[in-house]
Amino acid sequence: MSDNAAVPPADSAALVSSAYQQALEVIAAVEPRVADATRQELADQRASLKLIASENYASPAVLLTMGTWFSDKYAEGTVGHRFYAGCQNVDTVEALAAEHARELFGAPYAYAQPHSGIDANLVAFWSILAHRVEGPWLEKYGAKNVNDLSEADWEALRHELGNQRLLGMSLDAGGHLTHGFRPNISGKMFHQQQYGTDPETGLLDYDAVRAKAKEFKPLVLVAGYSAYPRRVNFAKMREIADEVGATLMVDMAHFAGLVAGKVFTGEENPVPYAHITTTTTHKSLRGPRGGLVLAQEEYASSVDRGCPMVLGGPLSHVMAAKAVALAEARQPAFADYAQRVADNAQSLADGFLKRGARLVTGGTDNHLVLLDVSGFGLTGRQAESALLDAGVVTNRNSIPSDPNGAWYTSGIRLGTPALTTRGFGHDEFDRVAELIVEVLNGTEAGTTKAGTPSKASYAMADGIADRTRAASAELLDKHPLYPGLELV
Ligand code: DSN
Repeated sequence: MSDNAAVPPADSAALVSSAYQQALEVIAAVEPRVADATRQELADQRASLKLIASENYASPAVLLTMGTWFSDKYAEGTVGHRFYAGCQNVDTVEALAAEHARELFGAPYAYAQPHSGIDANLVAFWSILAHRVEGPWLEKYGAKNVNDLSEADWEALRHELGNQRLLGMSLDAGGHLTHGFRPNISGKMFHQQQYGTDPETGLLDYDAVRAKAKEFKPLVLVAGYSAYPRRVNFAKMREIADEVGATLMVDMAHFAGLVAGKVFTGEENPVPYAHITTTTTHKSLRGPRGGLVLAQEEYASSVDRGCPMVLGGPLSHVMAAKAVALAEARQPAFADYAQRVADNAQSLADGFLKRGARLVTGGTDNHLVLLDVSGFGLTGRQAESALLDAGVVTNRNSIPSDPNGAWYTSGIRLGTPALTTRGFGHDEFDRVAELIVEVLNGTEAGTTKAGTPSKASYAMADGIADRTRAASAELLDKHPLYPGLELV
């Protein structure tokens, strides 16, 4: 295997090219516009600086695994215990995905069925409710399962399930929608409260989390983030959970690759500390789009009921691709990749700081930086759009106590997993920071028709978008995406 899974070894590049060429011809015979859009997507991804912290480039092996007849098979249930006949090959790939996940993360139990990160979190929430609320309730009534309950007891249990508390990190501090954000189902199915970060430093304050947990007494304490540029001490989070009798659930969707690659070890590795750990497989882990749940033994049987509890039929073709991606992540080269992701985030952060830009928390020690663009006189929306015009793909993001809210925002979130897969290193990320600062310095906020300051429109200095695209092309040409993959 190459030291870069997105780069097919020279002897397989011709095979990969021919596989895609023929697949696109088959697709074009039915709906040529889909084939054209697929070709164009590759061209666009090749030609832009992809800095979205949650994106990556999966290997051709992972991508090809998703395009098969496994897609056609229903397989509700679990390995060896399905509600459909003929699942022997699905059993093979699901068992492989789970085995690779257990080995890679050192987890007692792994569940490969969730279709996405939100599904993985729903499985975790309902497993916790099943284990902590439903189980003891059934025992009290001597019932084997909920079908044995009388109507009155069933109603009482439903009330009990709907009356539990969850404490998670707030969205503007870097938490995720599914960590108790009111508009998300997690904020509706639980009584929720959120913890933030220190207003001065932007860092997690464990004493403040502890105080909030002691007062609120959640059933579920959620740790993990999607826009917090720092590491978390999961031993401390577990200590807090234990003090208040909470189940610790860690959502490591963003940094699973850094855990897999042993960049986050000891107290920074959530897997030994969390009762349940969830992740997506497509971010820093560089697999197919999908979710995964890891659990300690005591939660295994409730997680195993993810389908039919909250999931429908598993996406068998994606579970197969998870098995391939997790096999890749178990190679020594992946640890090298993960370390470069973290080192490159440092280079990117340093590149911004030395050019006078402000970063939330003053830097990073994971795979992302959160750039406060208010110093450039812009909203996140304006900065995101101007950068896109210049071929730099980012996403706007709230910063703590953001005066511009979650739509316009004051921040830009930038991550290094994708460009690191292409082979970018220290110098390239320093140059990326330079280009971004030039674009933002060369962009001005616009005005509305009424003459008031606009949060959306902007004007860029002449020529800056073209100059940035040309400078990016020099970097991108040095590190081609899927080199050798040629389509005619
Ligand atoms: N949408 C993902 C992200 O960008 O972080 C999380 O769901």
